[in-house]
Amino acid sequence: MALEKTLVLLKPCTVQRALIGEVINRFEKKGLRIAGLKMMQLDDAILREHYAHLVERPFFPGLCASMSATPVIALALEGVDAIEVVRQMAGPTNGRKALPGTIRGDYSVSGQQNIVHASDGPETAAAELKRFFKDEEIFDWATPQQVALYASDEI
Ligand code: IDP
Ligand code: MG
Repeated sequence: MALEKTLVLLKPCTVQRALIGEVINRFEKKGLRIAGLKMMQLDDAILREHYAHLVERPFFPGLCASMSATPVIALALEGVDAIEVVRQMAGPTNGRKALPGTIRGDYSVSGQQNIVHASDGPETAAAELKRFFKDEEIFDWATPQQVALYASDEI
């Protein structure tokens, strides 16, 4: 168990479908602390870096176009094991395969337009938080909910 921060992007499909509040609400209700939050327009340079593992794939140009169609909402979320917790909340990549109860399962029917990006491990989380947030845009405010969210030996 470790207190972690992870990066989430609410994709342009989420912005266009007016689901920003709904999706953020799910993370808040889960008990994740919002350590950073902003709207930003992504360009090809940041997308080639962010999706470096996909640049050779045939769908990459379409992915870039969809990810820059509108600004995204970037979130830095914190909690115990937050990286895994948020990946589980997001569900598998394809919204048609993602189970109901997951964010992708509840709001998406697409393998591309799948509502959220979520960091997939400690190294990517660290790199992605740096990619999307300056140090001073991450806030370590103390949440009074902590005592109700976790047992004392979990945090
Ligand atoms: P992930 O978002 O679940 O981590 P990745 O494999 O890292 O999945 O892919 C990043 C993003 O690229 C996906 O969220 C999705 O938007 C898009 N993508 C992945 N595979 C496909 C595909 O086969 N067709 C179209 N878009 C895809
Ligand atoms: Mg990924």
